[in-house]
Amino acid sequence: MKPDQIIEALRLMLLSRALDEFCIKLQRRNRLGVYAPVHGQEAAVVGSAMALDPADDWMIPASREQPAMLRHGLPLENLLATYTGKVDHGRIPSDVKLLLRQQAIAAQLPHAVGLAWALKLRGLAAVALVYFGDGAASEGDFHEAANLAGVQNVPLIFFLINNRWAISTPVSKQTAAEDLSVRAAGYGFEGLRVDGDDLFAVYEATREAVARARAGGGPTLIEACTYRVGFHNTSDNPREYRDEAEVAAAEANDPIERVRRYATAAGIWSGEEEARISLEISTELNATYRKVASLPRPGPNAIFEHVYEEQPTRVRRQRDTLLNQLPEPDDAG
Ligand SMILES: Cc1ncc(C[n+]2csc(CCOP(=O)(O)OP(=O)(O)O)c2C)c(N)n1
Ligand SMILES: [Mg+2]
Repeated sequence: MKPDQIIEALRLMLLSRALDEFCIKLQRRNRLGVYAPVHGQEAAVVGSAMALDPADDWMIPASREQPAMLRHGLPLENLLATYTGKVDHGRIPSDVKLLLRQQAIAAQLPHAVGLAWALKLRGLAAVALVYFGDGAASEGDFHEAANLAGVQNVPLIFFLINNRWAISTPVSKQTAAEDLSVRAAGYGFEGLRVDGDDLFAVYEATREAVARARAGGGPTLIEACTYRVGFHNTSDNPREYRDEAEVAAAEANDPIERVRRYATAAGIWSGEEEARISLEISTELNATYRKVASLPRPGPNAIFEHVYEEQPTRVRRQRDTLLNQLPEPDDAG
């Protein structure tokens, strides 16, 4: 990575950590529905995103890759609007090559293969990268997607974030295999494992996979080994099921601190620079949230929109019944 890229990555990682804290506070104040933090996984998420060219390449997220989505061009305002229920303002702009976050585990993987296959059929020199977790790797969707991606030799990077947990299921109960990246061999393409807390290693591994896919070399499975330091999401309490010592060990290997130390030793980062950037980030978060909070809430009709181009009678009836039963909306923000 060049110095300006290291600074960009470090800023994104700091923004990600601050965004986690900001959104968790909003959720605790009942201003945000549910939030899945990236804490601990920032190097895996940011390092991989930075290997893509947002002008050409497609990103297919799972559900906690917030800094990657921002790096790929999703405005912070749209991201915060989605999380705070202002769905009319949370859309992905049409020129941003990003799919929606996926809540149904692994369901994004077959879509990603189709998308990458379309890029190939159109003769574009573009690639797609899809995020998924160690839990998702057990789903049939993963195996079917990997098989088709191999057969069709599509330009797709399967970016597996092994954060050791799938809510309360540890990876040891998820699979008897030591290494998830070896699965790629069964589908006829390359797989590799990378230290997911090493920004530079993640970036280089993804860059190589992207270059190979762009040159017609087909898919790659990258397993980024990291740790989910935070809770699964704001409705989860990991103290119920995991040992705090494990969390402390991961915290001692903080991916942000690793880059901070490197950049400081390289003379391109300092405490003053970090204080300046952190202030810039909190100002940006506060100003953006103020703007989003002032936007109108969607009406109850919104849950019926964007699924069918023409609503079937059954759905129209459900909508009418619901709208007749609802009290007048308040405007509690
Ligand atoms: C098909 C499906 N099954 C179960 C769930 C409930 N669920 C939500 S997240 C999750 C665990 C996902 O773990 P992993 O793939 O490792 O991703 P991580 O949350 O660790 O990023 C599960 C089981 C779901 N959303 N969809
Ligand atoms: Mg996981």
